[in-house]
Amino acid sequence: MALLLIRQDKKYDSWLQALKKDAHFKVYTPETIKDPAEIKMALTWQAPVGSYANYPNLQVIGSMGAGVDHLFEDPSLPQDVTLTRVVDEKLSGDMQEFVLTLCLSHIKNLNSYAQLQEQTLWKPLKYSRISEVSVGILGFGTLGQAVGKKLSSVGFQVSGWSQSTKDVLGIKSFTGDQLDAFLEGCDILVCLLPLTEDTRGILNARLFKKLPQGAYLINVARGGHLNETDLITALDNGNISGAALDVFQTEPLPEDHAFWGREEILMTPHVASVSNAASVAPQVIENYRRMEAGEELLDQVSREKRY
Ligand code: OXD
Repeated sequence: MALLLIRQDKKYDSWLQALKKDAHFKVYTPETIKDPAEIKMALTWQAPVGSYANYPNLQVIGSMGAGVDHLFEDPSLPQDVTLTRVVDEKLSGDMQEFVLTLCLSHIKNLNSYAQLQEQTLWKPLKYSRISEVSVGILGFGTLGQAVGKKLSSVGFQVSGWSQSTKDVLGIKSFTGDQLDAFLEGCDILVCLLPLTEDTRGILNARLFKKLPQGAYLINVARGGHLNETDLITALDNGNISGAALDVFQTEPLPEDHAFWGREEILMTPHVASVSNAASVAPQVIENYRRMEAGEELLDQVSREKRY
């Protein structure tokens, strides 16, 4: 019995290396598999639609990353398999560092200075101190809480919003219908929500208006959360002063996209926190063992909640 790796980008090397080192099962890719009946588990990232159709003994599909929206984009995702995702210290640590860097860069105007340097302009700008700045984490799950704790530990005033209350020392937790109250207190809003039908397009004109005038937006979740046209309007009318975007509706971002021309937007190519095969492999191997032993799997995904 075996595990199948499936990635649209076919970047298999690090995963093959990491899994083959310690796994007691065989590991294939769609290019190397000979007998589809051998496959019991698939580990995937943005698999082409219909990828799971030909594996009669498939029991588990695991996302290679924290996000699982890519799984549900496939209408032929088998109904009777268990779904898992990655919860990993390196993934959380990388996200903590990335968001912290963006918050500091924003309050000390580093993006603006990079633009001014291009224009050979010497122009001191007003900066803020960490202790004066409140950061709201929209999506206060595993990654959101890790980021919140890091920001709080360096002195930012942090709050979090999620469906259920989270008890994190020093961080105010808002839930469900308290979204407006949460937004009112955010100088910086960090989106770390899962992408579901309820959260698609949530970063829109209505939400921006609830933020303090001139708030800063950081989206490190999914491009589908952001109404890109509404962001341009909010930047034009000063509702939002700037944004750091790591994710986009279409990736890579098309060359003619309006965002390229906006100085107030700092863009990175979906690199905030990238799954590390060597770090993730032990939990995949453990889940394979649990599957074979009929035990409960780690980091299961709810089909109902879609995260
Ligand atoms: C993830 C990602 O979900 O890299 O892990 O976006």
